[in-house]
Amino acid sequence: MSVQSFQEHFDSLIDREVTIEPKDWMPNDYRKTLIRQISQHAHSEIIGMLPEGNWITRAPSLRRKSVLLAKIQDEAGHGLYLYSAAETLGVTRDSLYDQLHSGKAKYSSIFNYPTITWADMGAIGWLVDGAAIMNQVPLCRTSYGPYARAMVRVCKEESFHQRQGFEIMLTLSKGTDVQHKMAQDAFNRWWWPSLMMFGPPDAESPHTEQSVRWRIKRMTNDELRQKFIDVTVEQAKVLGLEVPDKDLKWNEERGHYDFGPINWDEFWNVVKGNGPCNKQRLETRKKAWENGQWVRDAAMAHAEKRKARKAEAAKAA
Ligand code: FAQ
Repeated sequence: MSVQSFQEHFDSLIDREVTIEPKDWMPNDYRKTLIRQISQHAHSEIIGMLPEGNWITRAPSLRRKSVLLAKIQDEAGHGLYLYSAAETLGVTRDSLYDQLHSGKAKYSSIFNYPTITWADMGAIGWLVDGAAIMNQVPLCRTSYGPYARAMVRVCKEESFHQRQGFEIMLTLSKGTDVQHKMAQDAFNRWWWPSLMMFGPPDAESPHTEQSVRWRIKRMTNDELRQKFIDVTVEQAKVLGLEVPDKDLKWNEERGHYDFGPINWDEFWNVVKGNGPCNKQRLETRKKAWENGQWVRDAAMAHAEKRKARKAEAAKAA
């Protein structure tokens, strides 16, 4: 087959909504875009463990502690599915880790904000996992098979995460005055950064148009952000919390909420590494990686020993 007919075959698979699999021919830029997005997503999952990890030892009850621990472990698992999906595109996991640890790779801006009260655990589950689900449900139909299949499982777990966050917020909001204030304060601090998670406006998003054409992205940044706002504003009413946006207003004509301006300078500043916790997150991650070296060495030595023993037994038989 000529390159042109490979390209035609690829285009027809995309048009017919047939998933592209690792051994299929794909254009170089399609492969590059997937490696970029999937690896950034994987990095986000594991860096995303850190803000919540900050509260494991201080959770207010044994139940809250075990739920939080399980949730954070789930995020590690999501990272692993995603790194595996990226590896099917021909990159090594070590090279992806190198990019993260050297500060070259991006991960979601949201994880560079501090978690200063217990209510932040509720706000992260409710808003951050809520935004993640909104973005990831359409990705269950993304055109690359291994990514789509990873997303199915991730979304099931994320919906449990979202509910546990909502439940924390509900308990605090309906609790004492101080608890209610804590919930509102966390909402005030996490609302705008959560809206930024969806990425820059479509008009300033260099990748959206092509990614939508390739059906990697099934919806644009602005479409997903609007959907998230419409759903979450209603949830805030149930919680008895006030959305921290004085411009928020239902627009009958559009059938959506209008909302105030997002501070895109703040977003780009965080993406460039100057958010409140960028340095701390990367340092913590690198330290965990270095401290885990002996575990990786021991696992490799054990695997070598087993292999040698098996080879010896085969020789003796
Ligand atoms: N933060 O042209 P676009 C989670 C970058 S998982 C940092 O719009 P694209 C689970 C973008 O990479 C959260 N950088 O790009 C959890 C690009 O830079 P590049 C992560 C951002 O790819 C919960 C440039 O700006 N989810 O939360 C951000 O078409 C709780 C131009 O942007 C995913 O990764 C940002 N927010 O659209 C874990 C989902 N937004 O590469 C623990 C999969 C944009 O040219 C606790 N990813 N940038 O240097 C996607 O859907 C897309 O990649 C977007 C960005 C929508 C994030």
